Amino acid sequence: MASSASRAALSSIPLFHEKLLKSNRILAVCGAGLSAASGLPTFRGAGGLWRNHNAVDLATPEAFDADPGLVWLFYAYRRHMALTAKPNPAHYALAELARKRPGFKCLSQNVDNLHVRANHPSDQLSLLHGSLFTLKCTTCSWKDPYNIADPLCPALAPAAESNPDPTKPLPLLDPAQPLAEIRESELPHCPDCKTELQRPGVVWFGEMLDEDMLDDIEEWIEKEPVDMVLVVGTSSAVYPAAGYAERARTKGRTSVVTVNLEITEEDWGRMRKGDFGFEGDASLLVPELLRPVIGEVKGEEEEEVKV
Ligand code: BJW
Ligand code: ZN
Repeated sequence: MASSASRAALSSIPLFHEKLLKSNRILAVCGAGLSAASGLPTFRGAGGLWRNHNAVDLATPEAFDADPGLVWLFYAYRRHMALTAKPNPAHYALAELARKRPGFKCLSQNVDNLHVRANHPSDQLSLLHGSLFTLKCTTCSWKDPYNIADPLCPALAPAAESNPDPTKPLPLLDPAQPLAEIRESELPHCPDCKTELQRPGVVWFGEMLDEDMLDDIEEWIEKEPVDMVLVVGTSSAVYPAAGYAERARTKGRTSVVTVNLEITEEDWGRMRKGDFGFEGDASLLVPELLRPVIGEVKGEEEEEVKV
């Protein structure tokens, strides 16, 4: 565990600002906690259940093979929620940091499109786990890079309904209410090969991330030493994302900065001299931490939903 003196240094905003102002090469690794203040649930811990299913268990090719209707309802609901949500001040702050610091690159595990809607420059953003709004064929190479139809098809309409009685849970989310069974024939099929199902363009467990994107990240890390890594709203439980902070570390130079609602004793214990940890809501902390570089966050710039 870090001693109380070093704990004070680890959480010092003035010391962090001093380091930030000297940092040009900055990497961010973001996760679901970044979008929590936008109303989107995280995967692990409270909020990680969808009906009576663990959200992580639905994010697998095996779950899709076993029950594509159920998995499509889960993703259709998440598409609907993400379309209804708005980027929060942390998304806008990171987008502004990208404009102010050309040496900043943001790696995000989030598939909700909120970075893009906050106008994050696309050449400084890598969407590690794809997007809810990309559709692809389960088998052939057909892909629709951006589709925001909501509902995507009539069978998925229950996922796009507003709650008829806000005093009760949405019927779709209430495990006590049975789901109408969805036949494969009612789900969207590939317009090219015709026979196979469409699936969300996200990366499930056991699937490879886009290789060009991984090469690009590797090249970025290798190019020059990294001054700072911001690890925002992620449990750092999933690889390769969880490995990038240590991968980018040059001992004695790189500050790894954890921003999370909950920082465990183990997390504090792993921090080294020059690292930082800030416990709280990312939507409040990220704009405050980046203020010396980005100024006040202007959050109302979103004009249209786009990739
Ligand atoms: C707040 C907050 C607030 C809350 N403010 N904070 C090396 C070792 C061991 C295993 C592997 C390895 N390399 C690869 C693997 C296998 C596997 C893996 O990592 N397994 C682990 C379980 C160990 N990885 C893969 O399979 C990846 N593929 C791959 O590597 O291919 C090659 C290969 C395969 C097999 C073996 C070896 C190599 C693919 C990973 C794909 C992950 N997919 C998902 C679903 C995406 C689609 C979807 O969205 O549905 O990605 S799973 C899910 O977890 C999702 C997330 O992006 C990801 C990470 O979750 P995240 O974002 O961190 O969310 P949470 O909920 O976990 O945490 C939220 C955090 O926020 C918490 O800490 C809160 O405290 C905090 N928080 N509110 C700030 N307001
Ligand atoms: Zn196809």
